[in-house]
Amino acid sequence: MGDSSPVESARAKGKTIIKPIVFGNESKYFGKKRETDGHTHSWTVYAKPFQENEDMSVYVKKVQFKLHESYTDALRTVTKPPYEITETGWGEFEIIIKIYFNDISERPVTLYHLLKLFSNPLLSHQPIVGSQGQLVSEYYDEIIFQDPSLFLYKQLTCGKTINTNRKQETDWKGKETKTLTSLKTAKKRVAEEIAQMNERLKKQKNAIQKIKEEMVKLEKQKP
Ligand code: SLL
Repeated sequence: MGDSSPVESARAKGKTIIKPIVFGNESKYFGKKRETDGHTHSWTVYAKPFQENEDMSVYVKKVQFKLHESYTDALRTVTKPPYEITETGWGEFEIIIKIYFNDISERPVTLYHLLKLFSNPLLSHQPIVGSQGQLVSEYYDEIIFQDPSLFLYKQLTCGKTINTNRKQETDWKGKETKTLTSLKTAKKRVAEEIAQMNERLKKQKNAIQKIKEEMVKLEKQKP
């Protein structure tokens, strides 16, 4: 920022702060189509800290949710936690979530979330059934701050907490274990494939060597 004072623009050099977050949506089927407007579900889209009781408002200025144009005032702004929007509707669409920080020199972070109302066995990312029977489709992500300003650094590390009654629906630990296992399996398979290729390469090289030797022999036998 050209016009900020040297004190404000001083940076916490060499510091990297990672803030794990969870974003996504929950939805609940009414049980039938609502006569008045054809809506079938209520839903909530959110961005929240992975550490449920972390007070993100210390460093987050606002979170904007850009809904489908069919909603009045499609651009919704939330300036304090919980950063979420609850609505009703009938269709799925992409929601753009933009997180703005108190330090204006920090660029906002943009997340894209496909609002899920229906489960579909063909999906690669399966929504789960939450503790209240609701559909939950959420993702883990990390906001990374590199060399933040001293101002932001203080906010990021202050450790302020808030009371929250929301609990984590996704079994992240289980997900991590599963992912690690499949990574290990994939790594093993790749190592095996490389070993097989090396073996084939060695055989081919030997064959080439033999042909070369044969050729030399034939050359020598020429009158
Ligand atoms: C679809 N491409 O066809 C999507 C559009 C629009 C969702 C989904 C209700 C809006 C309203 C609503 O659910 N819009 O009546 O306020 O599936």
